Amino acid sequence: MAVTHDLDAARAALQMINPAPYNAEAPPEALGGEITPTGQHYVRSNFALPAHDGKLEVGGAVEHPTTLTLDDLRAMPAHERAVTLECAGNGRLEMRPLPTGEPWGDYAVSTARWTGALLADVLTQARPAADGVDVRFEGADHGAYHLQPILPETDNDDLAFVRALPLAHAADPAAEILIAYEMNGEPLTADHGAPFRIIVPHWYAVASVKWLKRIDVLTEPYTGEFQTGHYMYEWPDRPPEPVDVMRVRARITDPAAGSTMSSGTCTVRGKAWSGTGPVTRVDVSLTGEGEWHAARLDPPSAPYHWQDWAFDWEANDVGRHTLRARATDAAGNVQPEVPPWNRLGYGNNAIEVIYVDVV
Ligand SMILES: Nc1nc2c(c(=O)[nH]1)N[C@H]1C(S)=C(S)[C@@H](COP(=O)(O)O)O[C@H]1N2
Ligand SMILES: [Mo]
Repeated sequence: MAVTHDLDAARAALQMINPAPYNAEAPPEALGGEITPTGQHYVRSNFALPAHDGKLEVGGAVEHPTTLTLDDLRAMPAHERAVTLECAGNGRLEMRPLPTGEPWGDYAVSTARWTGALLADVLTQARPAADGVDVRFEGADHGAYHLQPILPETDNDDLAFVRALPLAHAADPAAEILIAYEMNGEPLTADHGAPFRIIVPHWYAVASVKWLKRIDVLTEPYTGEFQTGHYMYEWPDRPPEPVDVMRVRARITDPAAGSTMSSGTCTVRGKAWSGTGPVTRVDVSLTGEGEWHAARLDPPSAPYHWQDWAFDWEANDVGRHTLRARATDAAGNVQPEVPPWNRLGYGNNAIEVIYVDVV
């Protein structure tokens, strides 16, 4: 287990929003990069850092229950994927009325290179029962919960972090869900789930269980505080829905919000991503109402990797200017103008508005 002084070094570049459990945003400049350095990747944890005995139990409704170690996982075919992870609570601070929950600004999103075994390979070896429906993932972290639980059966004094995926998705090799043991070419750090974690591409990162301890195949749909209590969209006007794939979103990385610049041509740049991607277009607006202009959009460099876009703006008029960027994805999803309000404040993908002063 890492000592406190190592943790301080690992966390030095982040914007802390809660010391215990430790939650922190990426520094804004990290959004400009292709790959987020590990020390700049946001951290979201619901409990204190756990001890982990190095074992992964695979069981439940399977023919061949097993216990795997890091060496066992490393002996399996390795898969490396760059994956953009975004916290479902990212952007909560812009919702009105302000929901409860961690006060995330807009920097709980990062992209790292993850290496691990395919979850589908591990499940193939375990041979799930024919009537399996869900796969349950349990983290080693547990304890008193710092939020008000939603499910009446939740034991608030000793709760564990547990999530589930449909078996059909978990066992699909094409979904490329990893049991990752490396991040950016190094063993996982304490904050990011050492010794191994799940990485679920395209899903809000709540699905990517850290400090993975158990995998169980279930013959009934899973219910639990982090699945059917929290991490549900509680809409004001329609039935609740589970938080699953990331909603389409573009961000402006350049020029910096609120900055002052000299008049002339300015290349506006940013990132875009979607869980129902790839992103197929980004449009930029230079006024409150009115015209949208198509930006140049790079194709994704890898299937789960945020995309770069750019737009040349003739910033000849001195004064304050508003800039907005709006992404559309391959499924036809477009960002809304207004945050899609839900009681717990998840999935805010509203169009970003910034201003810059041209002098
Ligand atoms: N075991 C465990 N896994 C977890 C969590 C947690 O609290 N415990 N938080 C989840 C949430 S809400 C997010 S956004 C991501 C954050 O991953 P990161 O800290 O590596 O950025 O981890 C997910 N996996
Ligand atoms: Mo999250």
